[in-house]
Amino acid sequence: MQIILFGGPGAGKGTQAQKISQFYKIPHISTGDMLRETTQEKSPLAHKIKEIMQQGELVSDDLLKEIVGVRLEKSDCRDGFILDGYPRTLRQAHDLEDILKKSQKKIDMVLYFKVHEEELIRRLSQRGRADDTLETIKNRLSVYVSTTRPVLDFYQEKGLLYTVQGVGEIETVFEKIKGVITGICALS
Ligand code: B4P
Repeated sequence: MQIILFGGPGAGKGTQAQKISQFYKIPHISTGDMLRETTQEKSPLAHKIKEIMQQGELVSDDLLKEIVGVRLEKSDCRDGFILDGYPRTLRQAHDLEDILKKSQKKIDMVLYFKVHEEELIRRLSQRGRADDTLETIKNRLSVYVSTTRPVLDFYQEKGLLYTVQGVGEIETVFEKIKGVITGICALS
């Protein structure tokens, strides 16, 4: 089962990905986590990535293609994976198609967590990560609207998009996700 989790910053992708990963025993692949890990290194590239993330901008498509391509080749992805935070641009959506074609895999579903902007701001302001300052949150939201949200149409046209109401208790959202996954698996 190959799943993409999609939604605005703070929509709960990382939170739900962990739960899906535990329940369905497939790896959680978070590009945000992988990039944050890279920023711990002492190199000009690591410094550049850190700067981009702290501004709430997106890291380059080429670098993401490289990172995701290498990760999806690992043996733990053989029976499926959860992509959390990728793709975030139309170019990344096309890059992912290339990556998957090489390994003869396909995406089964894109789960879109619908959460309104006030709630996203509320959650991120409470989380307190380095890129959760009000100024950065506002920029991340504007990048999401201008650059990431168009990716929804790409998957809608492919018939892969499923919307999950992302507001409510974490467990309640997870129950809804399980319902969607069960429904899709029953169809295939
Ligand atoms: P990410 O690490 O992907 O983070 P995110 O979008 O902010 O958060 P997510 O949706 O996972 O929310 P979470 O579950 O944590 O991205 C960070 C940065 O990395 C990007 O801005 C970008 O610079 C870079 N990046 C990543 N991928 C990239 C790509 N593909 N291309 C280029 N750049 C990339 O939840 C947030 C908070 O809400 C938590 O505190 C959680 O406890 C809470 N919460 C979750 N569900 C809740 C619920 N139902 N009710 C109440 N609170 C809830």
